[in-house]
Amino acid sequence: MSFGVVSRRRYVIVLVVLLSLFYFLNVALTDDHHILPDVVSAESLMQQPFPPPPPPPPSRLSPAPPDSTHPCASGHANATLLMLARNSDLAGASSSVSHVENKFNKQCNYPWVFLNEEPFTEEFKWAMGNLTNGTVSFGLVPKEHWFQPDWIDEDLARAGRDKMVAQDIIYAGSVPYRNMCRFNSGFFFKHQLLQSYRYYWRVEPDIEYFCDMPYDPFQYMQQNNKTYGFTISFYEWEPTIPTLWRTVKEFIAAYPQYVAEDNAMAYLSDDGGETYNLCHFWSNFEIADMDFWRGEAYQTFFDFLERKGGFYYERWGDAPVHSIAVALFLPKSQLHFFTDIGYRHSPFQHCPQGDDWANNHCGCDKFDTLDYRQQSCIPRFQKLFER
Ligand SMILES: Nc1nc2c(ncn2[C@@H]2O[C@H](COP(=O)(O)OP(=O)(O)O)[C@@H](O)[C@H]2O)c(=O)[nH]1
Ligand SMILES: [Mg+2]
Repeated sequence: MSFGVVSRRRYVIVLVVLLSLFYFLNVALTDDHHILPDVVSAESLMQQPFPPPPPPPPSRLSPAPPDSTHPCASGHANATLLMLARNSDLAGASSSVSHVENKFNKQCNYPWVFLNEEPFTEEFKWAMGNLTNGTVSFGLVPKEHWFQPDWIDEDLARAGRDKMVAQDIIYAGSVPYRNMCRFNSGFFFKHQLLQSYRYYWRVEPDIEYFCDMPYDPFQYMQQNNKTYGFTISFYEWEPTIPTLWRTVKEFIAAYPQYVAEDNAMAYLSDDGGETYNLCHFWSNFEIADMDFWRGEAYQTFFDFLERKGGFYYERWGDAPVHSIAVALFLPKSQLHFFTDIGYRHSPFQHCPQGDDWANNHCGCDKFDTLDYRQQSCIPRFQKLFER
């Protein structure tokens, strides 16, 4: 065998091997069922977005889906925000309105009603209107709803004030403060500007709201058959109401028909109604149904209290008066603790806990909340619902 023949045969063998290799690789890379391309195609599938669904055909029969993040997506309740204020409260009122607007109302545009026993200045009206897209109304409180009535014995009233001053009680010597408490107890819901509304949210100057409000509390009240909503509950100063509970007991004896069967007496009294434990809902925050205040039970109750003169001879506050009424004349199920509303009226605050605090972006210190401190009546309220 010559060198030339061997060399040519090798050349042919190498060529055959190379051609076979090329053929094999070609088949392997194009076959649908081999292993390598499976991995490649899975990766590429992961990276590629699924094709978007085709857009629905435009139709007037298919309305836009409700925006579940919008608290008023499903409509509005018959309700208003309400503030009683003086012209001198301008700065604090502005701050409070912007808190409520930012946390809730800029999405819902509920109206605002401002009340005062003096005409509001143009400056006050302009400032409030500038903070909201809701309508704003400014009302003058009728004189007979505000000032100390003539039948009050002023000598007796002054003696009562002086006694409280000596006890160093807050607002002890103030007649305007007493006017305000009586107005908030028995008259605000009679104001002409409130006649068309059922629910109100009471807002005071210089308060703070800490959390986003992802739902409409007015609609919550209506849909869940709630009449009175609160955030803070604690003890009243006893010297401001020395004869109030005695008066309440007289009322109950005279009008037992108004006391609800499943009431919250256990929140007010630790001995079945004999004595008042001073617990009340702090009324500078209230979301409530004015139909209750306008109803027969409360009207009869308020008239009874009014005749005793305790708003002036003592310093009966609208907080204990409202609280006693809702606790006794309503089933306890109609009272609502808004645990998810972060609220401050100095010096106390309620700061939501857990998911409410996180999900609603609450800007308050979770550990600074009155709920379970010694001054709080929240445990008594919650005990009403324990089995
Ligand atoms: N128009 C008017 N509003 C008042 C008067 N006194 C208090 N208020 C309002 O009544 C509410 C309670 O008064 P405030 O001074 O905050 O009392 P506190 O919260 O018990 O310390 C606030 O909305 C005040 O703006 C008053 O003499 N005239
Ligand atoms: Mg206040």
